[in-house]
Amino acid sequence: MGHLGAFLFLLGALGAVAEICEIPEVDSRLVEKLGQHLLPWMDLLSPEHLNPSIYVGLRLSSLQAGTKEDLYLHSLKLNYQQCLLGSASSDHNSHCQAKPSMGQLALYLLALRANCEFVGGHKGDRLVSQLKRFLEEEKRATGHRGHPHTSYYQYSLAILALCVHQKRVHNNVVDKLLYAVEHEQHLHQGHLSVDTVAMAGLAFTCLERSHFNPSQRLQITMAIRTVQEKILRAQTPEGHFGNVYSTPLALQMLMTSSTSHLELATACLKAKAALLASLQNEVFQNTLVISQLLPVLNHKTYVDLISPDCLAPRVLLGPATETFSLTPEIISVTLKVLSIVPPYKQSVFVLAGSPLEDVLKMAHELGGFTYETQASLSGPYLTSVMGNAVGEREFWQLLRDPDTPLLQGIADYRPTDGETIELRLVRW
Ligand code: B12
Repeated sequence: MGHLGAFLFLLGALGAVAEICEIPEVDSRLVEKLGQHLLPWMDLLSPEHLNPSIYVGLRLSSLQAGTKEDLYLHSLKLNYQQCLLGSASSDHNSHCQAKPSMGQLALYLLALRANCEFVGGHKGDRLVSQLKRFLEEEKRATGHRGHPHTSYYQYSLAILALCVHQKRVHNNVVDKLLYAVEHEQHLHQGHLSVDTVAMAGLAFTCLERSHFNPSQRLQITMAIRTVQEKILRAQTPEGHFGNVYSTPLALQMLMTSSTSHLELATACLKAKAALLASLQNEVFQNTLVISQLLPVLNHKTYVDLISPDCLAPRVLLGPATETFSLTPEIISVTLKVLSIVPPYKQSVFVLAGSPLEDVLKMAHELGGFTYETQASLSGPYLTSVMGNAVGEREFWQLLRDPDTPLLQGIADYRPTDGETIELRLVRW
């Protein structure tokens, strides 16, 4: 190659670098503020509050929580080992309310990897076997029922977690996910869940980078491309992929792409602008979503857990300075449930800035309204309204009148004066 050839090659290479999905530096004060949201949750060490996603998010971020982090990992280990490995009759798991799900076990394994540990030893092997067994059961369920008991999101998480621990899964387990991605309706009953597609994409990317399932290499590469296209097509005019809360995982997925193309780079820049605006408006309140966003702001993704950098310098988080207080103003919110006979409708008064959960509590105190929740990694999940518990593949959807599904759960969404909230039993 002559001098000119070499020069053009270099220019091309530089161009390529600029055409991948990059998230330029974000103001460190904004990032720190996000991290501070996680700190109070790290003091909650009871089984229903422990959240391996928080640990993963922090370790892949530019921030650290000092000794709190070590204590948190220790508590995760105690809890997950006892709840998953303790025999049913022993005292060990008497504090376990429910056995961790496939997805929770997968997140726990990601947490171990985020601390540069590989699962090993007798206990570790049993956890790996358990996760593989979960996947096998789910694979069978998709054969019979067309969908897993849990979700393709958790199915993907499980493949990803095994992959970063260098554990292989059978081709036919991967096949089910490949099929679901190519036939989108199987992923999330009809509509596209960007989070789910993104998680599937991260799992495939790990398999590709680790040279696992070599006989499926071509399909895996094609599925990665399909995922990318689906995410890009889901970009909103403001720049989010899907919605603001699926953008972190979508970006994680797009950031793993090493092939350069202009459409990708432009979409990422637009998403970055949207993300910045959301950060400034303090739109990110939920711990789980924050834990998925922090790696992005540090140019990291879950795929980096293949070989994490545990020595990278991270800034120690200081305590948050409390800035807001509830305005002592009373607002009226109407709660309605039409999925039951007779339908329910009631206006309640709460303090301005109160979460929807307070509206439910108030309606309950007034009488005539009952509900139940279950702790989850995203917060309290509404499982039953007026004695109607959700059946298989049903959920109580939260909507703002007339027909806008909320993008937040009952603990995070704060209704405004005069708003009507509907709780609707729907299939998913
Ligand atoms: C699958 C899924 C669902 C399924 C869950 C059923 C199932 N069996 O899997 C369905 C479709 C029912 C669902 C419902 C809702 N979801 Co959803 N869901 C997800 C998704 C894609 C994966 C969750 C998961 O499996 N996590 C992994 C496992 C290991 O964690 P887990 O805590 O054990 O999982 C349970 C909880 O996540 C719970 N769950 C699911 N969604 C939500 C939302 C909230 C707010 C809570 C508290 C719990 C919860 O169901 C999971 C299975 O049991 C996430 C995406 C993401 N980025 O996390 C969105 C996500 C968590 N959901 C979201 C929302 C907004 C909702 C709804 C509030 C929508 C609505 N308007 O009604 C409802 C929940 C209402 C209620 N009853 O409280 C948002 C939350 C954003 C935020 N700011 O917190 C996310 C991030 C999607 C998004 N990008 O908008 N969801």
